[in-house]
Amino acid sequence: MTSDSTNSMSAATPSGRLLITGAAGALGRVLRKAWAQEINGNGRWQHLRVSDRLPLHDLGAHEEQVICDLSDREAMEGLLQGVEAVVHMGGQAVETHFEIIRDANIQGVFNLYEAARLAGCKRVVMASSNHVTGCYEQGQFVSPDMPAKPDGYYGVSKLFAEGMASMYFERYGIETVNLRLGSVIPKAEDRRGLSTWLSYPDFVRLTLAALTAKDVGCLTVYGVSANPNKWWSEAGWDKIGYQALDSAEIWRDEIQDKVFPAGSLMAQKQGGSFLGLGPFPKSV
Ligand code: 15L
Repeated sequence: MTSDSTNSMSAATPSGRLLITGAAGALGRVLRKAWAQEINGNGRWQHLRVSDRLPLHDLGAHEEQVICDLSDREAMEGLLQGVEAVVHMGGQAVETHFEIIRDANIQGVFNLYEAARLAGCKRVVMASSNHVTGCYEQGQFVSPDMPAKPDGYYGVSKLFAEGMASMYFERYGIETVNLRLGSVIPKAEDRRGLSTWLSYPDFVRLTLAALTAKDVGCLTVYGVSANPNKWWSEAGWDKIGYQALDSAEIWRDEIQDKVFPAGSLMAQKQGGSFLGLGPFPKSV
């Protein structure tokens, strides 16, 4: 059984405007649903701004929508106006052609931080990824202070995001928690998932903790559930008060034999299927 409890957003202090980018995507929708009751009234934030490239068809009465392409610098400056904190779930979420990654995740993250600086935004929760270290061997225990080993352009773009987070904290005081997310899906699907799975409720708890913890500076943590076979350190969880409650182990019998071809990089490296993607021809 997975737990279904999420921390209350009233746990922390200032009121203001929270922005969720990538609000139409799977993870944006999970957060919006979990936090729907917590905006306005007695909740932590008075306003919830939600953005994506395309219009949202399930907009709640408490949500203000801004349609915005991450690669459009001017539009991003408008998007961040009046925003106190951002949960950045937007951008390209899987490995693909460099040009697509460049526009969404490199230019997009530059635009985000520059707009955040101009707007006086105080906190970013960044959807980074385990693919920053996806070229470590499966089974090796990895912590955030170990050297990056990205497994593709996507992983490199998340490493760029973490670098931007560090620079914008050191120079401009914008705090960021980089969440190196594992596999955030309803149910673990294969043997890799026994190590990498992050349940939706744990994801909501983790994101809320990253958003509301005090004095985080610039911090990088792995986002994973309490899987006994996890490959990633819990370092930093205590700083934000995150506790993982769910575990993929309940599906072990069903999924442990679902593996990538023996001897392939997908079977050897932590990034799994991403190691089977590319090289890519030149994109338009
Ligand atoms: C990620 O960073 C991706 O956004 C997601 O699609 C999954 O592939 C996940 O990592 C994973 O490693 O399972």
